[in-house]
Amino acid sequence: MRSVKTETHLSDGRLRLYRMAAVCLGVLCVLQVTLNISLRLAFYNRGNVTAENDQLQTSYNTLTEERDQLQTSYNTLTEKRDQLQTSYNILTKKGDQLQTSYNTLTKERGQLQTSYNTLTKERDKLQTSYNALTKARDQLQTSYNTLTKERDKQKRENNDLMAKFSNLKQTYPEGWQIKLESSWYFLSTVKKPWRESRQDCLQRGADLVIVNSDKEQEFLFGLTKGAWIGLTDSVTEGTWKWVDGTPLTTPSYWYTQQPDNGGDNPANGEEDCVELNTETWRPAKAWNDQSCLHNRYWICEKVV
Ligand SMILES: [Ca+2]
Ligand SMILES: [Ca+2]
Ligand SMILES: [Ca+2]
Repeated sequence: MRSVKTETHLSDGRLRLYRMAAVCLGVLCVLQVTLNISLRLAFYNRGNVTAENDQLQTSYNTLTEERDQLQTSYNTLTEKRDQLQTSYNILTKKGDQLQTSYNTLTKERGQLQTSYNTLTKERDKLQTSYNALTKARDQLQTSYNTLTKERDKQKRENNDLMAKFSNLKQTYPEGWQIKLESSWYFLSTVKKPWRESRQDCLQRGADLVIVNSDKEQEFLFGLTKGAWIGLTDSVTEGTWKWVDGTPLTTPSYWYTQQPDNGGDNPANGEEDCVELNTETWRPAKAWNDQSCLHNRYWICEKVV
């Protein structure tokens, strides 16, 4: 009996031990499972973190590289900016110099414009003067040509008269060798004062010549002798009368500024008698009032 009881008692203890072992084993299993799960989770998380870290590292590296590239670009751009700034400063300086030159040139251009305007005005004045002088010269040339023609004509007429005179010399009586239209003329070969000259003409049945026309004046002038003519203001100063008593009317042939009655020069004395002065070359201006006491050739005229 007792052995049975002891054997029973040992069986309960073993059972209890078995149970505890089973329980422990179960707990251990649970723990093992839990541990495995935890570890797996841990490893899993750790793997994820590592991958993220790798990605981050890669991104970091990429960003670092890009940053370096940007830094390089930034440095390059900064350098170029500085170069551009330098160029800009140089260009600005040159621009200022050009502006100064432009201002100077503008000022000089204004001065040149003023000078040009002044010279243009002076040129126009000179042109006007030149035109006036040219016109005056042309007028003088025309006058000269006209006078030359008159002189040549007069020379021809004188030559014709001298030719006639030469032909007539042998035709008419001694002393009265020249004839024009209805008058004969006597030319003295000596010089005497006016009154003695007239006396000679009176003794020849004639008188000092009276000039009645341009033709007669030109004829007498062509005789080429300065001589007394029959004109005087000895009766009334300034009132000219011919020797036949007729007053002097046109035509008259006074030389320039004559008669002047001596020109207020006492050395000349009164000038009351008229000489035909052939020193002038124009018959229209051949008379001069002269002192009657001077000796001159004379011309007598006899109207037939
Ligand atoms: Ca006459
Ligand atoms: Ca007089
Ligand atoms: Ca005079």
